[in-house]
Amino acid sequence: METRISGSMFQKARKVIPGGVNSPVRACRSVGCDPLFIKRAAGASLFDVDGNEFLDFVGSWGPMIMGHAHPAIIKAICQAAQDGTSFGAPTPAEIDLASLVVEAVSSIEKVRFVNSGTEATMSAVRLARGYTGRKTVVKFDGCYHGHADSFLVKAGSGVITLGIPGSPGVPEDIVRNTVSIPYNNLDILEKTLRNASLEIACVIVEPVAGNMGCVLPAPDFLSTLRALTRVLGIVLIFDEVITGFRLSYGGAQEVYGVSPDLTCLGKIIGGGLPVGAYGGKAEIMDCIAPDGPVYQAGTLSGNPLAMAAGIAALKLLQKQDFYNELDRKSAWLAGRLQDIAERVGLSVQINRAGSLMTLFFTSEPVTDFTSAIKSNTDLYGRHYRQMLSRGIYLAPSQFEVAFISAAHTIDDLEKTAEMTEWSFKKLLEI
Ligand code: HOZ
Repeated sequence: METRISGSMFQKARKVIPGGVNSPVRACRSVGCDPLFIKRAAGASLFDVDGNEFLDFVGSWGPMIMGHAHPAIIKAICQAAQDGTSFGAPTPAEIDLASLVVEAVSSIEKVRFVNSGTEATMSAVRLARGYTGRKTVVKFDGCYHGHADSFLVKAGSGVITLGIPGSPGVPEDIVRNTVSIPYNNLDILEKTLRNASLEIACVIVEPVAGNMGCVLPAPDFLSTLRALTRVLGIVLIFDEVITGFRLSYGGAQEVYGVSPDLTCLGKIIGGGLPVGAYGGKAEIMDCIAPDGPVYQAGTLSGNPLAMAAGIAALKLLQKQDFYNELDRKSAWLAGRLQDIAERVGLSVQINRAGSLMTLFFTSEPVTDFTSAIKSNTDLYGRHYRQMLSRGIYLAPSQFEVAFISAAHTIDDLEKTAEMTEWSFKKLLEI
């Protein structure tokens, strides 16, 4: 595969951008290659600057559930742009997108738009602290809630990928106010939440973890979390930046039947433009300025182009049977990969929730951070490079998910399965 132009762009980028990238996982260090520079994308395909075409399973890390450059979304963005790109004042589209979100997600009575998932989680935690008057945030090892200070303790995504234990620059006081406990461990959960001396304001959780690879909640994990937080007056925050509008139109909370106090959204609700949101019970949301004292603001919040893209995306997702169809396709691919692994004799774990999936190179079930990091990341790196050489673009880290979109056809998935079989056999040759 020719990657000369990407290679020279990466050298140029490294001179003016730290690491040559604007988000660390994209540097592809853990899979042992340099990043490709992308020129354009359409449907399930990505095209790089050297003219290579790839079947894309990153989907911009989640937003592209309809595939790239969907005509209805592009049209909505172009139409909105004709009328101006930012006003710093309320627009009708903000009410439309907010109403769609409130109708879709049953626990959300009011919603505030921001510009990214990180802004959403950071603002939701401030709100929880302001509402409860308490200080401590409880999170789970290997979950990732963006890069705000309180969340980098034992975090997933790029923090695990690069093996960084936390981050310099996060003050000790902040670390002291964040408690990180194992995902799916009910005993530790109960002991921690019942420890009154911690003064816990909120628990934040990915209801299906997507940043240590895909890790599903154990039966009773989310319902126990809900019951305990309710009794103890702790605000329960679901980070649905990945799962929102992905696992179903009502998110993971609809699938698992557990209703949080606050929900963070991002990715899909922006239709590929930068949007985040946090919402929940009116009683809590009304503590935000200007109605209440908890401050949060943003020049580009509710941006008209982003709102138009989000509205168009959500309308497409209302199509009858959309999520069942996506789930069927994803289950088909997971089943094929499982069969192939068994047939060739390679020990892997395939974790899947709807159209989110991770193939872990380990023989033990992956249920939390400790089991996720037992995966053989060297093998993942080789698999990644082999798949890339055959036109399949996977996440450049063992600890991320594959995103399947409506644009992937069964032929695309069959091709992916064939290439996976070839790659697995090659891995076993050495
Ligand atoms: N935090 C993202 C993955 N979970 C990576 C974002 C990016 O590199 O674009």
